[in-house]
Amino acid sequence: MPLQMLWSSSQIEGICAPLPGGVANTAQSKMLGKRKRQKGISFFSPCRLFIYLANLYVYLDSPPPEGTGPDDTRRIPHLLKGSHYRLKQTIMSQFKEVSKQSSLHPKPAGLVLQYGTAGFRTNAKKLDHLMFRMGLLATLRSKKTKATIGVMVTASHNPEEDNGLKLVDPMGEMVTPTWEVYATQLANAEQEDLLAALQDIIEKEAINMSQEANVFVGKDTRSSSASLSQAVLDGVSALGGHSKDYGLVTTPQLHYMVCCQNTQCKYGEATVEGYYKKLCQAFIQLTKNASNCTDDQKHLTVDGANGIGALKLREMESHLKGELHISLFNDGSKGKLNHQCGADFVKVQQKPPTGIKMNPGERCCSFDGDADRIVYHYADSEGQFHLLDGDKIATLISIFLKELLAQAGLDLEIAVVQTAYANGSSTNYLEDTLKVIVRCSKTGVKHLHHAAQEFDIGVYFESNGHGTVLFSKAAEEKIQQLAENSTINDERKRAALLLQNTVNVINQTVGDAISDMLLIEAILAIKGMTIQQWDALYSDLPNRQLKVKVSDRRMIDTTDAERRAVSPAGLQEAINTLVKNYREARSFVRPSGTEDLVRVYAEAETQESADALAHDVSLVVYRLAGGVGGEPKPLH
Ligand code: 16G
Ligand code: MG
Repeated sequence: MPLQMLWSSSQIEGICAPLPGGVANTAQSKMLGKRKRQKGISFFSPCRLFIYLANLYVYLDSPPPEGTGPDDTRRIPHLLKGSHYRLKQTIMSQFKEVSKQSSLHPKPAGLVLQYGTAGFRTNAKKLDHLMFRMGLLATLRSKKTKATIGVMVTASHNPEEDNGLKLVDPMGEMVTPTWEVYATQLANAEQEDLLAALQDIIEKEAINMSQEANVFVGKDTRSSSASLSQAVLDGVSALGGHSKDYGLVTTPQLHYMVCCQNTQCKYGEATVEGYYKKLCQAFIQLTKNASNCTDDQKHLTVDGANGIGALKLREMESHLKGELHISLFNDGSKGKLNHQCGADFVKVQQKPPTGIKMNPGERCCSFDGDADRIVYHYADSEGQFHLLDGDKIATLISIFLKELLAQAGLDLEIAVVQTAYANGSSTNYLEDTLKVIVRCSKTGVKHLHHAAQEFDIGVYFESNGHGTVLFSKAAEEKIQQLAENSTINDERKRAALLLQNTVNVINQTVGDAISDMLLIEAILAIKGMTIQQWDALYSDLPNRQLKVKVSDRRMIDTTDAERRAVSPAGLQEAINTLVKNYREARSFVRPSGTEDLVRVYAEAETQESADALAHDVSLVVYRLAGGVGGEPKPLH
């Protein structure tokens, strides 16, 4: 410790805090004795101070007291070498609490978990220790960023028995990658190494442990979520952090609260009520421009996946003031969460959810289990099912925004960010017909979000229905100024106001089923467009997704936003050769970020070709990347 740092009186005060037993206690009691006799700091001659520090360092550098087991808090000071003494005292008392509390949330020995594409996810029974530890980590992250951090307890579209956790950074975005690594390290530290793992993060990030910490916690409707979110709260309080428990909220609502809090409510009021008010007011303003909208057109059937989205939609309904009539199915009153319903089921199975009554041609949408994904669908008069996925949603929103920008006379660059899974027809439509910039990013919301931030207006959607629109600060300001300008003509004014309300209806922190739904409903109403007309913008190329089990999926490495494999050797060349056998074909493989397997995607002119190509590519993966189990079988 640099000596000059020790000369301020406050730091010398700090040195006098009580020490645990042993060598340093002697030094301390001597000092305290002197202090009683004569107040002030004059007694701390450099010489005495030096002796004190020498004793202190001897104590801290000595091995942990004999006979102390891994959980013995007398070991704690030995983890804290290098920190300032007063800080050590603060950390020590916090660490004692952590040590005590963590024994109530023990880690099953040998269990290994990974912070994946969207946080942790596994069977809920394995997660108690993880939740406690993520409460600790969120507290550290809050101290580091000097801002409120969010923790959402959910396993999204996974089955009811699973649970999981997502960490939310100050602006409502996904936690930064370095901290994903810390999350994994802390999750996997064996019980006796927990304090050392914490200390490691504190040192690496130079965290000021006396900084205040605030953590917002939310949970979905799973039966395991109540006790697991309590474990998160325990973790926060063990490290002396403050927490606010939002209870049952959708994932995007929690992201929203965090952003509101850290922008001093500039983004909105950090309450569920505030969220409904902001979104619904913007929706009502938007739909004022759809005066010819009939009651039939105002009707929407929603599949709530038996999850939190259904609950929250019910809560929000009165704020819509009759401008949208929702028939809610799979509201959790009888069905099982995500079971044969919800956005993931509909997208993967390409069929309607069960538990829902749909008339031909009627507009319907499905949320996923934590309401951060949405897809639309309908059955035509022949009973044929039609899916309008994230690509179609991005297209509709881009058309709307592009038209408004032109009407408003605003020169703002608009781009659409997709992933390799985006249907080739959507990319062609966006680039060739709509003439907007299209970017391809790696799978996972954090990657798309990041890419979309580079534009004035970034529309990002994964095909699976996860996405939103980001407006740069400059773009928002330009829109705002124009909306307030009293000298412009009516057309420009109308367009500027529509853009302004679009900014307000969209949850820019993360993809949000409720907010996306309101924007889509408003666009369809304003444009007087039916779901069939929207669907007819372009026809999806037939496609197929398959999974291949391999011994180690890390053998597959990709580049070019996951569109090309660079290892194992020969894999990409083999894929290229196979693709040439089919018309309008494309295929890629990537290791899953959420399951222990490799995903194969193929699209082609016909469904038979897409199926055959996907199978051919699966075989190549199986052979070149160490497939396990039997060889993949053809689909037909
Ligand atoms: C996660 C991602 C989702 C992505 C999916 C890919 C978030 C919030 N969710 O669910 O965006 O599409 O993982 O899964 O980022 P995969 O890597 O198993 O294909
Ligand atoms: Mg989800």
